Amino acid sequence: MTDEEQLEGLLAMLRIRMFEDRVRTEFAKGGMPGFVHTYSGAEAIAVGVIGALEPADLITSTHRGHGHCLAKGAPLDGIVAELYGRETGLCKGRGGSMHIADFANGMLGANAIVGGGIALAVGGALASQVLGDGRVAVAFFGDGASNEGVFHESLNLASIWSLPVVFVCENNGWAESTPFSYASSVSSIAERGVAYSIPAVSVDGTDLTAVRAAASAAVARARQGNGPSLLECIAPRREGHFVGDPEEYRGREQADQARESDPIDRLAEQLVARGILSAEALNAMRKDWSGQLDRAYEFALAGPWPDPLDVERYVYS
Ligand SMILES: Cc1ncc(C[n+]2csc(CCOP(=O)(O)OP(=O)(O)O)c2C)c(N)n1
Repeated sequence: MTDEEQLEGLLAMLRIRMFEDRVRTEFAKGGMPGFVHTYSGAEAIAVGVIGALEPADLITSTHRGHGHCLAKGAPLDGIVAELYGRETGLCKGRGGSMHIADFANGMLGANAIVGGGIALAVGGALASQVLGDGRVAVAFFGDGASNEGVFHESLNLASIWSLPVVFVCENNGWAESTPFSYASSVSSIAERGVAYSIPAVSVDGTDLTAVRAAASAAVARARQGNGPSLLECIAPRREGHFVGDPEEYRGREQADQARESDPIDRLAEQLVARGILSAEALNAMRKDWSGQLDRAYEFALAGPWPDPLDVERYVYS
């Protein structure tokens, strides 16, 4: 990555972190319905992988999808309004946090069904292959999802049809309250690639440049017609599973450890040490984004609720 790309990457990660910090505060006030799961700590994965894509490429996301949405270029106002269930939201208030989608930007949807996005990305890749439009699809999913049948079926089908898809496992060490070490038959998700003749690598998911390098290779391979890849990105879960999770199942020491390898501090420190970024510029970035967040919340809360009489609109069967 060039210096400029690293600066842009830092800014993109900072935006996600500040977005999620604000969500946590606003959710606690009670106006945001449902459950929310934050992406804090995994920013380098969404930013590194999506940075390797073209705007027309496709992604599918998870229940932890705000970071993917922001990195793929979804408009901030529409995201926040969607979290509040308003007609002005990206999905006209029908999706909320866990089903937010933005087809205009190739974001095919967050998904409350764990593993639900993996096969959708395979479908997106198949469409691209049939249409010959050169698009690549990326499926983001967790380590827990990789123990589900749909993960294995998807990798097999993508392999035999040589589909342009990249499977990105965000391994944060936990599936809700179940440790990865207990629930998985392998010590690394990347080991599973060999069962489907899919090249696989495991990288530090808190290192933006490492994620970007691995993603660029996988995306190039897909775009050249050489088929799927599996990319495991390891990034410890900084927060609870959902906002408000008391985390009784993991000790304070473990939670503190997870916060040690911060992808944003790490890159910011490097860029400051190399004289590419100043503390003042970093503060200015924070201030600017904070103002944009204020305006997005004002827009969202002023938005109308969907009309109950419209409940059957946008339902296809
Ligand atoms: C099919 C299905 N099974 C179970 C759940 C309940 N559930 C929601 S999130 C989650 C854990 C998922 O873990 P992982 O895939 O590792 O993602 P992470 O939350 O760690 O990002 C579970 C079990 C669900 N939503 N869908």
